[in-house]
Order: sequence, then structure tokens, then C-alpha cells
Amino acid sequence: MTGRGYGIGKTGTPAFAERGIVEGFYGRPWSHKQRLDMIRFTGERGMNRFVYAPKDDPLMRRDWARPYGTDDLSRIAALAGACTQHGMELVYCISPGLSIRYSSPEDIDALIAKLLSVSVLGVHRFGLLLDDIPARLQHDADLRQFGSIAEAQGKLANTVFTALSVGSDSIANLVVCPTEYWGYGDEPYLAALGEVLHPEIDLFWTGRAICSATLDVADSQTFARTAGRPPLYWDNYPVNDLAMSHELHIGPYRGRSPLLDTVSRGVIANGMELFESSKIAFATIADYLWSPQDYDPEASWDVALCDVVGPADVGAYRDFADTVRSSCLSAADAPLVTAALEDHQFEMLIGNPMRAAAAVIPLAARLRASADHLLSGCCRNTALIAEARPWLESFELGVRALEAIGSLTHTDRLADDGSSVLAPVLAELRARHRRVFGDVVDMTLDELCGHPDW
Ligand code: 14T
Repeated sequence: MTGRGYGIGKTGTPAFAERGIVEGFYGRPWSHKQRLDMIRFTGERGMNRFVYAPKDDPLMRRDWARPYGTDDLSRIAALAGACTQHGMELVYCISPGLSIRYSSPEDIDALIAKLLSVSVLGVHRFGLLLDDIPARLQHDADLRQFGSIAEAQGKLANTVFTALSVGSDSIANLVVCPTEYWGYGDEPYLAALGEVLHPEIDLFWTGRAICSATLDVADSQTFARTAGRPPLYWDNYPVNDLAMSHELHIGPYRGRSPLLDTVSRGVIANGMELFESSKIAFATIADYLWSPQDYDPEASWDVALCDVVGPADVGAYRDFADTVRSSCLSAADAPLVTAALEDHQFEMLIGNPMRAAAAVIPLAARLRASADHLLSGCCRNTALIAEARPWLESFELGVRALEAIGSLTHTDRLADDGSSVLAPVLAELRARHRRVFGDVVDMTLDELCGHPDW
């Protein structure tokens, strides 16, 4: 690649205008120290936005009107300073939608006062997040004053935008997350909101779904026609909160059009509570955002894994990561294990148990060595390994299953006592409920255990 490349030290001009990450998940917020580290990590890789929006920071959402103390403000100032140092800008967000009265001057004043307390620290970019709230007005006074929730939200955003621009030397920047933040991009709500909203205000959008498998040019254009501006994508990858918490999202970024930069403001990727693990996907996202036409997910992923895991442990971690790829972005999972088990099943069906065993045994040995290495306690990135421990333990259990399949087939005992050996492993894998090996180990064990009580 000419003057571009993967990882740190990119050269040339980036494709997307806005390239960043959002701490926007449900769960325990990152620590201040972690935020500083993430600003460095993503800034070094060419990103330019750190969006502060942890759902479970009470001062961000549930107690949005409560003013910050001096300690809170000095931490926000430190984040803004770190951003400047690393070529990033802090986007400070607030989510007042659970309780705000859109018609109340006191509520609006409290919101503006809170944002101004951050603005005086030198923060110029703000987000007004109205996601995950009821889709209709609830307060009686709001129902009397506004014809729709879109009108109420548009007017609130315009008032905030004006207040932030007054008294500030540069024009304030505001992005709004609409209440309907995913879909086809032609929703009447979006049209109504776009109609009211000042043209300089941006809109977040997650694409077709909350977690979209693909982001494409046509949907982006539909959104722009409807809302009167192109989307700033809030991309829900690698986030694994709520119902996704059994998945570990450490696979490379994929499924985003190489031309998305021409029809959007940019992409902001939502992270996992699992801080170190998030860096792997973030590094690949930084590569895509710099140069989407040159982006190769697997090549970018190799660099990302080596950077985050470290050269001594990357071989073992890659074997593990290869079995933990499934997410809304990728149905393909555990390609090596899938191929080995397909061969095993085929050889068994045509009556070749020795060849069936040979299809599984070498891979089981390799994965055994990797699992033992990762669980040995001597890997360099201890935080990464600690976060992944529940998945690593399920990985190790799956390796035990592969070993058992190999040895039972080899000694021709699979038919007789396969079930007694394999059934407890299957039960334990299911009880642990961590998505490792996709469905393939579960399916194979289920098949081999038979159905004695049918
Ligand atoms: F702001 C939005 F663009 C957005 O994505 N909001 C949340 C986000 O904070 C969360 O991390 C993400 C992934 O779970 O999805 C959104 O939250 C929801 C919303 C739902 F309606 C999660 C599950 C839902 F059913």
C-alpha cells in the first residue's frame, strides 16, 4: 500500500472526515486511566474522535441534570488535553431523554448549564443522545406544546446548539442521536426531525439494524434524502453488551462499503466494556477509516493482533481468536475446527475411523498447546487474558472435546462409550454459555452423543 498502511504511523490523507470510537455501551464504564490509554491507542492509529457516552455513568444519563463536581471537571479537562496531544477531539455526550420535559425552561437551562460547564474546559464537540427512550412524548405539558416527539427533540437540539455557539469563538459542533436510530433510513420520524433540525447539526445512525451486518451506500443515500444530511455512523461493533454479552468481539471489521466515506460524515465505533479486547477491532476499524479502498480485514487483523497481544503470544492467541469470530458482522466461525470436524464426520460415515481420527488429532494437539499457553499465566498482556478468561476456559473445554473425539475414534470406542465421555463436556460447555467455536463443536458433540432417550 502506498503511503498508507496498517497500524500506527499512517501517512497520506484519511478518507473519512470523522474517525473514532465511542464509549457508549451498557455496563461498567472504563476507568479514567483506561480512557487516556484508549485516546493514545486510537489517535496513534489515525482516529480523530473520542466520544464520551457511557450509558451507566449516572451523570451522563439517569442523573443528567446533576452538575459536575470539580474532580469530574478536571477529569474531563484531562481527557480533552489527551485528545489534543494525540490528534483527537473529545465529543462530550449527554442523554437527558429518560426524564427531560422538552417544554420546560428549567430543564433546558439545566441541560445547557451542564454542557457549558464542559465547554469552558475547551471542549467544542457535543452529543445529545436521545436513543433508548420511549418513542412518544410522555409529560402532559410536552403533549400540549408539541405535535410530535421529533418536533420537541429538533427544537431542543436547536436551542442547545445556539446556546453552545453563543460566547464561543468557534462554532459549536453538535451531533444528535435520534430515538429511531436504525432502520431503512426513510422513516417519517427522521424526516420530521431533519425538517426541524438546524442544517449544521449532525445525526448518528446505526444503519439497517442496531447492530448492522453491512453498511452500504444506497442506505446512506436514503438516510441523507430523508434527514437532509448524511449520517454519522454510530457503528455497534465491537460492543457486546446486554443480550450479546456471551460473545467476544475480537474479529476484524468487515461488511462496510469501501465507498462509505463518500456518503457519510464518518464512523464512530462502539466499544466493549472489555477494554483491552476492544483494541483489536478498533485497530482494524482505524485502518478501514483511513483507507477503505485498500482495507483487507485479514491483513489488518494480523497487525492488530500482533500489536495488542505481543509477538511472543500472538500465535496462541490467534488460534483462540480464530474460534471466536462470530458476531453480527460475521457468521463464519472457527474455520479450521469446522473443516476438521467435517472431514471427521465424512470419514466416519464412509467407514474410515482411522482417517477420521487423523482429521482431528493434529489440530487438537495444536489447540491444546495454544490453550495451555494462554492459561499458563505468562502472557504479556495480562489484562487482555484476564478479560477473555471465561471464553478461554470454554475454548479449553472444546479442545478437550476434540481430543476425546480423536482418541475415541482412534480406538474405535466412539460407538460404545462416546456418549458417556462426551455428554458431560457438552453439558458443561452449554452451561458456561460463552460463544466459542460457533455452533460446530456443540453440533458435533450433540450428534456423537446420540439420543439415548428418544
Ligand atoms: F446510540 C445508539 F446509536 C445506540 O446504539 N444505542 C445503544 C447502545 O448504547 C448500545 O451499546 C447498543 C448495543 O447494545 O445498542 C443501543 O442499545 C440498545 C437498544 C435497544 F433497543 C440495545 C438493545 C436494544 F434492544
